[in-house]
Amino acid sequence: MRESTIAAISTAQGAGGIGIIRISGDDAISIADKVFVSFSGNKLSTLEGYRAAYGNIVFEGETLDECVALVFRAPKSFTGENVVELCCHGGNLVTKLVLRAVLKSGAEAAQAGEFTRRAFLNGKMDLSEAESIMNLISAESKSALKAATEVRQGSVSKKIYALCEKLENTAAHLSAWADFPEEDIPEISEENLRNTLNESLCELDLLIKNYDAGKAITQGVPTAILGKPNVGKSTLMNLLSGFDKSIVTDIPGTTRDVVEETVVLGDVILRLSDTAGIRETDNVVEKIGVDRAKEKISQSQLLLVVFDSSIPLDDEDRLIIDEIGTTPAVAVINKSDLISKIDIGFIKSKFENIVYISAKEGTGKDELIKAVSKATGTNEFSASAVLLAGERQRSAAESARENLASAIEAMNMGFSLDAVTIDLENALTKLYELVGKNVSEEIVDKVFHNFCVGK
Ligand SMILES: Nc1nc2c(ncn2[C@@H]2O[C@H](COP(=O)(O)OP(=O)(O)OP(=O)(O)O)[C@@H](O)[C@H]2O)c(=O)[nH]1
Ligand SMILES: [Mg+2]
Repeated sequence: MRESTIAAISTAQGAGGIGIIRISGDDAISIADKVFVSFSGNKLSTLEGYRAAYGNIVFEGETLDECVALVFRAPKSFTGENVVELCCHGGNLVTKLVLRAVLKSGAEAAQAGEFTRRAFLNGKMDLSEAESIMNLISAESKSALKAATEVRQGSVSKKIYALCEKLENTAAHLSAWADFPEEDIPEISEENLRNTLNESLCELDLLIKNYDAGKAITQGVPTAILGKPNVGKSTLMNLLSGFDKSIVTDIPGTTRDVVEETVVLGDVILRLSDTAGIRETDNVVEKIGVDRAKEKISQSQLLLVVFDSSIPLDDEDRLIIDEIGTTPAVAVINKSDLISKIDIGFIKSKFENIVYISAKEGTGKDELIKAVSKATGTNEFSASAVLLAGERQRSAAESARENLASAIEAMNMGFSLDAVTIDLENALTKLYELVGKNVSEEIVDKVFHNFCVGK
């Protein structure tokens, strides 16, 4: 199918030294020739690829700007199509006028991400690389930039393809052995199979953890401070935010609304919510607060569960522990300036990360920093490791991980190797989806939808 020729302003909006109008498609060069008049008198259509010409943009008899036109010929261009880049003076009006001239001369306005989408469709890059271009454009920190550049150079794809090859060999072996029992194909040893599955699962685990940790560092972790009334949640909130954000009193049930604040704790950005103490109550207002607190548990990726060490644990504490589920959590044993009466053995049986603090006196903050960086995985974050580019890739990796876990479980339960093979094949499908092989149109649309026009 013949694709239309598209155009857009490819540089950032606003005044700048130069502004670039990019045109891509079969007719890119002939359309550019309609608006560009070179000083040498040569038409752009006479130029080979990778050549530039200097001239004016003239439209409807009016000279709009001086311009350097760059010509790229298919397939040697960003999109794989014929491309002309008109480099004019920057500035809102100039670039818009030139774009309008180009559109009136036969090009269509590009959709968001359409240049990169064409590059993908023409085999110039795989989907994960396309996503990394988006990350590259939006990178705000140096480590984010480095990670995006590495994905762009294919490090995620390389890693995933290597994993696929390993799993594919195993799957092929398994089905050959199942389908042609008479062929004397050596049975794959259970230990080998188990090792391959475990290794692959670990690799995916690392990828996912590193992605989450990177996100905690750059974008922040939604975190709820939980606990029964009066344990010191709001005092902790104020300690971490550095000012009296939440109201503190010795009356249980002080906090009703969710109080929010963003704080930096060690390497991690926490998007903190101080919540109402969770307990059974007949008070209408407090009850709404308790419901909101419970809702926050489900929306958070980290929980700081506060206990009062100066009183014994009771059913209210245990009720809250039951609400936590699988969300990473830190048990914060507060009021450690007072004599301890808490059953720490029980807490130890429920939490991996436990810290002792006195929110009132401000002690124990360093331990809390350590526990939070452990619970969020940022203590092991490596900016130089392979980093997934975005939530779509993360969720594909997560599904593949689940399929592998289920394959391992099938083995452990003594299921037939058929069951293992099915899980293995599902994992492979997800991994290929991650790098953009055999993905549905819908996924491709979703990826490119997030781009801005001109990319
Ligand atoms: N001794 C001591 N008292 C504390 C400490 N932290 C908080 N308190 C006191 O405990 C009481 C309750 O503190 P808050 O921070 O309001 O407790 P909360 O968990 O937010 O309570 P609710 O909002 O009612 O659920 C106040 O009188 C605080 O001064 C601490 O580390 N040591
Ligand atoms: Mg409070």
